[in-house]
Amino acid sequence: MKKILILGIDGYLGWALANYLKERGYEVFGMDNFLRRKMVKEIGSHSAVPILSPEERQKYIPFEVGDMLDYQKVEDVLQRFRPDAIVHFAEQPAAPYSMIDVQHAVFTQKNNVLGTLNLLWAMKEICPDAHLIKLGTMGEYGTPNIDISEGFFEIEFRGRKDRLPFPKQAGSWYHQTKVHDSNNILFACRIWGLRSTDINQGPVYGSKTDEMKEDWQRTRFDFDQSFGTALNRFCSQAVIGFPLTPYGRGGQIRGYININDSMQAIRLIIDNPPKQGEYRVFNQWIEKFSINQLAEIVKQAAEKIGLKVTIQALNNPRKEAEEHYYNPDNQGLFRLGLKPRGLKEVVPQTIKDLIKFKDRIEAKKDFIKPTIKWA
Ligand code: USQ
Repeated sequence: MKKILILGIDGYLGWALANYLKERGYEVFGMDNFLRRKMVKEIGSHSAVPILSPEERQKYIPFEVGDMLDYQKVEDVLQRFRPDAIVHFAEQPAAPYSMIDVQHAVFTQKNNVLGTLNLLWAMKEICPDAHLIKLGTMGEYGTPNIDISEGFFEIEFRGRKDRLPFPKQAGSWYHQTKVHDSNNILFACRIWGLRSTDINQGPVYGSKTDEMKEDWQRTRFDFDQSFGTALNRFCSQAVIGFPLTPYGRGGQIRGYININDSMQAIRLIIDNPPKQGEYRVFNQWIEKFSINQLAEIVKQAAEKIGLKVTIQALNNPRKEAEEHYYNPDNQGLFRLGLKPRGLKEVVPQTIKDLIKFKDRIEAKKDFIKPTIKWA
């Protein structure tokens, strides 16, 4: 069975993937420096779902404590584990956190861009045949007024044609790091013949996967202004009677994917690697919704189970298009066989699950309101 190294194994997606792959017989090993736990604590919040300590988690799935900025450590882990595939989640994932001030912006860029650069060099030295599966973001493209392809597009300019990377117009210092990573990975594939799949994933939602039958398997679930993504925040807000918080006019459209489908997609990517030297991009999202539509869906689902929900649009703390065209491709994963489930099916399950953790959400409700501004 394939050996999979998960960098960032302690996070929302990392722990979910470790369990998903372990259940299916893959050999899983990981590394983490617990950055996510530290950052959420730094901004004052906590995970709605209680999770085990790192030491307790290590008893179930083995992983090392290590920082991507420590090149020797990265090389050492690759040397000892010799992975077939490396799933790289070990980055600072929050746009608002990267916009707090110069220190947070610089930290985010250093951590993400240099961590990935270390990994590329270590792969070249130790395991150039391994498949790098790198978590990028749909936010790399921004919201252009034309369709968005999967990574590359054919373009004709002044009578000549080429296949070029799709233009990137990211919307935060965090999203910019993913653009820089993509450029660096593409370059490493070109000069060293590494192989990589860059996943441009939309916001992920959902509190658990089908594999999480035991408490130890549960992954974290954030709802604060930095680390909570829009739909997970709305579900948490509905549970404690906090008015749902669409920003600005609420016409911001994104492509969403639930955590089960995100896991399924990554497994398909692992099982269908690109050829040596290939840099491949998938746009990993299932359904498009505007923020106002999401708020309505959560309101209706919550009201069906007896919760009282209001929606209160807030001044947008971000600089972003609040009404725009949005038509990105996502056929790649469907061609590999992805069978998704719908947002309207998962939202009621998520709200019901979160009711169990109502007190924990209530306890940190002061950290829901957005105070971090883009400008
Ligand atoms: N938004 C609201 N109300 C909220 C929170 C967010 O209206 O309470 C709006 C934002 O203004 C934005 C949209 O919802 O227009 C998405 O925001 P988000 O916080 O759900 O997601 P984002 O900051 O874009 O980042 C998240 C993940 C990131 C991932 C990205 C995918 O944190 O790691 O890369 O989703 S994407 O959005 O496609 O770039």
